[in-house]
Amino acid sequence: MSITIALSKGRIFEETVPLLAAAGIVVTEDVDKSRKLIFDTTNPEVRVVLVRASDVPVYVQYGGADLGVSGLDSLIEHGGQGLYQPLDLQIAKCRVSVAVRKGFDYQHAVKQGARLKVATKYSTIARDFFAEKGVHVDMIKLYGSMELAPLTGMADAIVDLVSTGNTLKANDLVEVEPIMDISSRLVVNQASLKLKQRTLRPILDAFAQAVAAKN
Ligand code: PRT
Ligand code: MG
Repeated sequence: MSITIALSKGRIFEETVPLLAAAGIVVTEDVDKSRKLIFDTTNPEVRVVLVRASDVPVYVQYGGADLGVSGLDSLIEHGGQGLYQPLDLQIAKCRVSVAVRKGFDYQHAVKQGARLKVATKYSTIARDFFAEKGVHVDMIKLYGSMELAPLTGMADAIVDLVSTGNTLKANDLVEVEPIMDISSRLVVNQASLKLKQRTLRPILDAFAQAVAAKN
């Protein structure tokens, strides 16, 4: 019974490699040196597909992959339909925060009940956060380089992922309010979990043990 694992290139792939190894799964090719999207592993029953980070939940939901690793940010924006989420892998950690241009008095604007123009790729997270606070926002949907929005005057604030804070600093932006902590989760197709128990269970167990041993 063959299993397909959806991962995204970059930090998620790199931080998932040790977990896969704990389950006896090693990708047999250097993914950074290849243009291929499907990779064999040392387990003949397991292959890895590389997709955009925000597409991982989609592939797993529709059965393009049986399991995947997805940031909580992507998972919330996707909605989580059709996905079983058994495990917080505690990898690719960061936070979602509100940031503004240096000199913009965010707290004052919020207190005054001002209408905020917020640019973000994370519209669900941002919408829920500001609704909860009772702040009126005009949302501007972007797909990347959010830092530019306040610098060009297009938005008052952005909602973006922050890790070291270096990206904000380099663009004269300041983090004014954290929204939530982010880590990556294992996501499993609900039908696969039932139909492919025999192959999936040992992989899920090995992941759980490796995460417990590391944390
Ligand atoms: O680009 P694409 O649309 O395919 O997706 P993506 O940009 O979300 O993919 P990727 O591989 O960059 O990130 C995958 C996942 O890693 C995210 O969904 C998060 O769950 C997690 N993660 C952890 C991060 C970061 N840390 C992170 N720092 N994702 C992105 N960043 C970016 C952030 O957007 C900002 O541009 O790094 C910059 C901030 O980093 P610092 O260290 O300068 O603060
Ligand atoms: Mg990226």
